[in-house]
Amino acid sequence: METTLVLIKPDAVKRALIGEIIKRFEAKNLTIRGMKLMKMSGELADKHYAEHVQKGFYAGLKVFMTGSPLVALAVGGEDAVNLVRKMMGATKPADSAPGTIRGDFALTVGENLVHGSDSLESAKRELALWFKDGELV
Ligand code: IDP
Ligand code: MG
Repeated sequence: METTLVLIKPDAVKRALIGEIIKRFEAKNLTIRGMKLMKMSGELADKHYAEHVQKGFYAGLKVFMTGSPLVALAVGGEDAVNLVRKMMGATKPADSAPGTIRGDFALTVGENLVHGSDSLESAKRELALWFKDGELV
């Protein structure tokens, strides 16, 4: 069984979409193995988004992601990494298909509601940043 990291981003928390997003993963029979509501620190943002820190959009992304609470989820199941990415939809909401979380609820790339690890390797790295040993059930 794979486990992947999902972040219900601050825009989704503000828009009261926590339940809607978790409902979709539960309906798919994925397992919630860990869950925490918290504010992301700047230090954690730099580690989590290490691949993006040099990019032009990163300063805005960091302000957005650290500005108000988000929900971190560890989501488990067969092929969970790819499955969650499919259920999220493409990064740019204009490209994300109807039926996906971004396709149904997001309008702009800057506020695209969810994060999901993009590979098994990323999932392992990111889960270790967000959850301590023993916190996952
Ligand atoms: P992903 O979240 O679908 O994996 P990434 O390319 O890893 O997409 O980008 C991480 C996050 O950075 C995106 O989800 C989005 O919030 C933000 N982002 C990516 N590209 C842009 C952009 O061109 N402008 C503004 N924000 C962006
Ligand atoms: Mg990514």
